[in-house]
Amino acid sequence: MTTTAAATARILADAGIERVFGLPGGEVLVLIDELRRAGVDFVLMRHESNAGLAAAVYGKLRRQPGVVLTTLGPGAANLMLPISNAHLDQEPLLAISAQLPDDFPASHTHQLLPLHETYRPLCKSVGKITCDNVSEVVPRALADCMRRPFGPAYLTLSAREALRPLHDSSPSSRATSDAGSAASKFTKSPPLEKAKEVSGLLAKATRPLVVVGLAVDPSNAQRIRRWVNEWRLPVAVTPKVKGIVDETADNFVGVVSGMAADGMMCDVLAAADLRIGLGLDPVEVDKTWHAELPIHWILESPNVSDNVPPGTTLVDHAELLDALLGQPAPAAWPAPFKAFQNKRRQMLNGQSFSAHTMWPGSIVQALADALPPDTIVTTDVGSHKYLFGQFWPSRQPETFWMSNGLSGMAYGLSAAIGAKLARPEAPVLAAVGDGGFSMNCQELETAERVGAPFVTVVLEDGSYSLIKLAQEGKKLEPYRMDFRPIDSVGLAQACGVEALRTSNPDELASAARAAVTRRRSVVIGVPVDYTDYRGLF
Ligand SMILES: Cc1ncc(C[n+]2csc(CCOP(=O)(O)OP(=O)(O)O)c2C)c(N)n1
Repeated sequence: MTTTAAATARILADAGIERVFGLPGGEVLVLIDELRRAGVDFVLMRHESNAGLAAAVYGKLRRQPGVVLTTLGPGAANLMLPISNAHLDQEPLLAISAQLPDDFPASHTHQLLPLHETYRPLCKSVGKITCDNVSEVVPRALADCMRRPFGPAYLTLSAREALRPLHDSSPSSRATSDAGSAASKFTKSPPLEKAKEVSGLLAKATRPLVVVGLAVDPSNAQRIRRWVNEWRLPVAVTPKVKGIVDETADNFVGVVSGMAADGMMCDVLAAADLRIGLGLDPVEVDKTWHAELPIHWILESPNVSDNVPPGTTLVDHAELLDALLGQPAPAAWPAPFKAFQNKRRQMLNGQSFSAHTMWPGSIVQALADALPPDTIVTTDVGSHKYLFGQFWPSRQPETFWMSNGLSGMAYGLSAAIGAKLARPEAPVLAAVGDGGFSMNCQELETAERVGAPFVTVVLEDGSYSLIKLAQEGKKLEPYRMDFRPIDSVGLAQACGVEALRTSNPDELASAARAAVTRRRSVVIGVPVDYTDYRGLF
C-alpha cells in the first residue's frame, strides 16, 4: 500500500532531489522515514531558517528546487526568513511543513497557524498535499519554483494525511498557483530585431555600461563573457551575479547596488551615456537610480513580483547574445571609466588605525591571493558584505552568494553548507560579521556532521557595525549598537571545529589555504575596527 507520504517522497526522489534540509517534529517523522526509504537524505540542521537558506542555495546550484521540511506551528513559522529570501533573491525553494488535519475539532488550536494565508503572498504556489492530489500538487510545486523568476512554493502535509493510502483519481484539493501570470503576459521581442536595436544604441554611445543582474541564467555566462570581451564593452554586475564575468578583467568596472564604494558606483552609472540592464532586477538596488536614469532593459523573464519596466519586451538571452556575437562591435569605447576603475582599486590599499586590528581590505586581498578561483564565497549581512560584495574578485560564475534582495542576516553559514553539499569539490569560504555569526554559529556542528567543511572568517568588531555607521551617518547619539565580544574561536571549538585568531594577513592566508587543502572546517577570527569601514563606504 502506497501512502501519501511515500508518494511524496517518491516524487521528490524521481525529480532528482537527493537531499531535504530541515528540523523535525513528530508530525513529519513518517515523511522523513519515507524519504529515507526513497534514498533522499535528510540533512538535519539546528534551525529551520538556516535549513531553508541552505536548501535554496543547494537547489539553485543543482538547477533544481531546494527542499526544506519542518514541523507545523513553530517550525513552520521559522520558515518566514528563507521563504522571504527565496522570493526576493530569486532562489528556488520548496518548503513543506506539517499542519493539523482538516478534520481536527475546531476547538483544537494548539500549534495551529494560518500557514497558507501567511506564505501565499510570498510564494509562487501554496497547497495542501492529500492522498487525492499528491501526484499533481507536488510536481507542480517543484515546477513553480523553477519558473523564472525562481522563487518559493509552499506545501503542507498533515501527519494523518501522510499515512492515508494513495487515492489519486480526483484532483480535489489543488495547489493555488500563480502559474501563467508571469512571462506569458508580456510581449516577446524577436532576438535579431532586439540585437539590431542594441547594436544601434551602442553605435551612438561613447560611455556605454552593461549592467548584468540577478535574472541572467548562469548557463549564459560564456556568451555574456564573449560579448563584453569581444566588443570590449565596459561591464558592471550586481552582487547576486558576481562571477558571471571575470572581475579581474580590464573591462570590469565594479559592482553596483548597495555595496562598498556605492557612491562612486552611482557616479559611474550617472556618467554612462547608455546603461544596458541585462537581467537587471531592481530588487537588489537600495537606491533610486534604476528609476531615475534611463536604462535599456534586456530581460528574458519578469523581475521579482512579476515586474517589468513599462514599455519593455522580453527576449531570450541566449538567442539575443548569439545574434549580437554574429555581428562586429558597432563602435570602440577606449576605457571610458578608467579613472573610476583606478580609484576603486586604490580603495583597498588602506591601513588600519589600530595595531591590533586588520584593515578590512587586507582581509579580502589576503584571502583572494590564498584561495583558488573556483572558491565559492558566501557572506552574511553587514559591513563585511559591502566589503566582499564590492572587492572580492569573483572569477567564475555561481561562486558568490549573499542575501541581497532581502538582505537577511544569518545567511552566510547556511549558504556555505548548501554550497558545499552541492559542489563538494569547490573550496568554500564564508565571510561573516560577529553579529551574524552569533545568530547561527551552531550550524558549524551541522557542517562537520554532514561532511560539508568550509572556512569561516569572522570579522570581529564587537558591534552591529553597519547599523552603528548608519547611526553615526544620521548624527544620532551612539546607542546600543555594541555588544560584548563573544569569543568566536571558543564558539567554533565548542562546535568541534578548529579555530584561530589573527590580525596578520600572511597568517590569515596560510590558515585559509591549509584548511581548503586539508578539507577541514576552520574558523578564523579577525579583529577589525569598525571605523576602518568609513574609508570604504
Ligand atoms: C535578520 C536581520 N536582522 C537585522 C538586520 C539589520 N542589520 C543589517 S546589517 C546589521 C549588522 C550586522 O552586524 P554583523 O553581523 O556584526 O556585521 P558587521 O556589520 O559588523 O560587518 C543589522 C543588524 C538584517 N539585515 N537582518
